[in-house]
Amino acid sequence: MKKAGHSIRLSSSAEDRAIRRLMRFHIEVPSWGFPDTGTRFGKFLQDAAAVDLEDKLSDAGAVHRFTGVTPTVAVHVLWDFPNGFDPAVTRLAARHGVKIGAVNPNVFQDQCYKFGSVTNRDPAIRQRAMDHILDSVKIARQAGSRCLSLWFADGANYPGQEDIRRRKAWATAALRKAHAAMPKDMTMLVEYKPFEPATYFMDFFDWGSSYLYCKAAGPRAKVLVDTGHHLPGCNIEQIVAWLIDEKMLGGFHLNDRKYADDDLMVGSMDPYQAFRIFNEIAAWEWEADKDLDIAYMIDQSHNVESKIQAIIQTVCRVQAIFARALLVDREALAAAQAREDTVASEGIIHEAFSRDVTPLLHAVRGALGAPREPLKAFRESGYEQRVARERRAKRKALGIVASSGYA
Ligand code: RM4
Ligand code: MN
Ligand code: MN
Repeated sequence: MKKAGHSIRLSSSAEDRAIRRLMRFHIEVPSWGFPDTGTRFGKFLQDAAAVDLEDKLSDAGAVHRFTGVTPTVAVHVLWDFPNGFDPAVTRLAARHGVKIGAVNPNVFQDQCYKFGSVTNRDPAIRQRAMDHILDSVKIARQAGSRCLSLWFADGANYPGQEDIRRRKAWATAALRKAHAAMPKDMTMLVEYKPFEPATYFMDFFDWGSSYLYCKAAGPRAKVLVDTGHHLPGCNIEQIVAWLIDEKMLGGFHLNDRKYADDDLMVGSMDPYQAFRIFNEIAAWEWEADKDLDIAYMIDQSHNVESKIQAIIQTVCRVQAIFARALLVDREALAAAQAREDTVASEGIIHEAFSRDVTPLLHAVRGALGAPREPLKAFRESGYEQRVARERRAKRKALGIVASSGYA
């Protein structure tokens, strides 16, 4: 009985459209989601955590094998290529069935960046940051990536500490230079964050600041919305709708949060927030009758939970959330809006959010040749147990032991 019901629902054209859309929907995974990460208070090692870049690519490959929708992996230059970029990485990635995605320069961890990178008052330090960003453009080129993803920790901790307007000018100049160095088919994504590590202000602090930097940098610079980088209560979907309308949305760093930039699994805290974002995307695609051309990337780090499982769970959940957003009855919604039927309008949105999209996702995965239940299949595959054994031995050989506290 239940089965028949499902197949009837699947044959409706809205569901068919959603299936086809989800078959074209790719999500990028972060290389930094697989190794051991922690908080500033300590780091707890997991046997199965990736030890080096090859492990990270192997894990990303596993996620792609089990989900069928994560063909690219974002890299962080200093964490993934600490000894410089080796073009052989592209082949290594291919061996694991993935490609290098967004390249993230790192101008926040070296000692010289204590008072800023591209906004440092010292021209030599600004230059050093610039050189690293230009090197990252080269790396992106060599790695076959078409995306340079920028996040800056720059900011100040106290009123009076720094000159806000001068720093804005320095940041703008840096982005202009980086944009000019990019090949014509490369996009620059500019991320923002209201606080952390700086506590008083960040130089790239909200979507408006990123928007203005992008406008000044050039036509291939777009805003990157990290869903965890907003102050509590912020209406993220409105930001998304505005950026889409302005053709300035470059993509997402997807994650969830409870209080700050917690990098939790998407939808673990507030799935309706994620749904409302995807609803804006689905609404635009419905009207435009084409896919929105942006980058969907996960930016999460998993401290106590199994890393690969957390990423697989996230990928599946993002698909489910997008599926529900694609199933919003747009015609009924337009009619309800036209008669100012607020209760009906809200009900239509909410009804889609509570849909069971399991059969639809099974159909998508079946068509993609992926297991219907990626997490279950992964857990049963033995991959995690095998790499735990191998990586335990690797850690031992390299002398890697649990780190101490932060002080
Ligand atoms: C930041 C931001 C960036 C990420 C760094 C590590 O909070 O989300 O995207 O690269 O963390
Ligand atoms: Mn991010
Ligand atoms: Mn973040």
